[in-house]
Amino acid sequence: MARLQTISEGEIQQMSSVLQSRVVTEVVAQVQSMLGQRQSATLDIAVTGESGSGKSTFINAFRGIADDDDDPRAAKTGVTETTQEIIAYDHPTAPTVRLWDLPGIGTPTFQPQRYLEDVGLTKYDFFIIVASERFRECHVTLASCVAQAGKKFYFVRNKVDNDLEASARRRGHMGLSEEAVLREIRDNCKAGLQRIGAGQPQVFLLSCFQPQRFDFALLHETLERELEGHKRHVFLLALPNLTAAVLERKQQALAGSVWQTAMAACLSAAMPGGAVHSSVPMLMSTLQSFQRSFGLDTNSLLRLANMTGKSSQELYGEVRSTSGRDLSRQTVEGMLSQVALGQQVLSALLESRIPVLGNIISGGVSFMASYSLLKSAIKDLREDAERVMHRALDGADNTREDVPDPGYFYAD
Ligand SMILES: Nc1nc2c(ncn2[C@@H]2O[C@H](COP(=O)(O)OP(=O)(O)OP(=O)(O)O)[C@@H](O)[C@H]2O)c(=O)[nH]1
Ligand SMILES: [Mg+2]
Repeated sequence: MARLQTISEGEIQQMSSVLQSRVVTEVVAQVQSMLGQRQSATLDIAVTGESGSGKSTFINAFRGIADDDDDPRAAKTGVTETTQEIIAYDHPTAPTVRLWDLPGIGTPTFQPQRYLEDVGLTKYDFFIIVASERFRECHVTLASCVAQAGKKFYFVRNKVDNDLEASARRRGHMGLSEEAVLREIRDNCKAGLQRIGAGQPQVFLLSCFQPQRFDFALLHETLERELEGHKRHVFLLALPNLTAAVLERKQQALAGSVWQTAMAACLSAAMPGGAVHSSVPMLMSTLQSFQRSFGLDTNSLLRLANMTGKSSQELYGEVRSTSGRDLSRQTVEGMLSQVALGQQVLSALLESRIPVLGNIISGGVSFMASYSLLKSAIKDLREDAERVMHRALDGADNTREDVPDPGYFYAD
């Protein structure tokens, strides 16, 4: 008959370290996979329309890149036909978001079905059809084929700055107001698209030369609202910072995955062989990705300066937070120990609710310290981004009296 045996202290310690490293490894894998799914979601946006309508200019404006021959990442634009093959442009700060510059439509032999097959219809999440000047039959036939294939399309009527200028020249002080000119263009496009019978057509009036005016922000807002899950997340983070409302939503989106990053960071310190400060590189790379999402990294600031004609020094002057200005290993360690001091009570509270958290990270950087560091960095970076946005758009042509205020500029 088997007799009850005692288990030695050494055995208990051995078992506990095996179990602990198992749990830690599994939790780390699970949390990292949750984070990875979010970050690696792809979004493929097809940009099509007549040659010369401004497809490539739209792509540059969306990516916050000036139409600059010197910038190798800019889509080539010009008065002669420039885009004859399909080119994918990565977003500069969100490389899983790609804008596809498709060849022009509307040649006399244009066959929408064939065109969509050739460009690989199924690989895109949605279509943006860019038109300028007249609404034409090729827009209807293309939009109709896209809708029939079960894909969404958004109709962009570009170059409205030209229409307003031409109309002003025609009318002098008489005739249609700018508001009426814009309404007429919108109604004309909507009436054309209504013939497809695919519900209420969505028409956006833009000038790619003035993304802060007209319907650019509304287009972004609509696309974001109609996307789902992780695609919505990557799209939001790729948006140019044109309104305070966008910054607010970016802040919320980033804050939503802070607990996962904080947990992954402090668990990596608790992994076998992990040192207390091995969470620092992960926190740093997360803070760098926050900077990019808010357009505060050096390259984004340079691009914004280039787009707006401001100096990058002037824009950088508006970045005041430690996470925005001075991100180094030492500062992250400093910030961590600062928040750690104030977080001991909260940590104890949290660990009493989730005991395993206390067990597996004892000795590592506190979860609450990492969590608080990231949360307050997001808030600080959003404030920096808001100041940069105001400075960048300061003096931009958005206040002309006779242009209807789109209402979402500086929304709150
Ligand atoms: N006024 C005005 N001009 C614009 C606007 N957007 C683009 N353009 C100009 O229109 C011309 C054609 O723009 P692109 O972006 O090259 O047009 P595209 O549709 O890519 O043309 P292809 O590549 O030839 O199919 C360029 O000279 C642009 O500078 C706009 O919003 N307003
Ligand atoms: Mg082009």
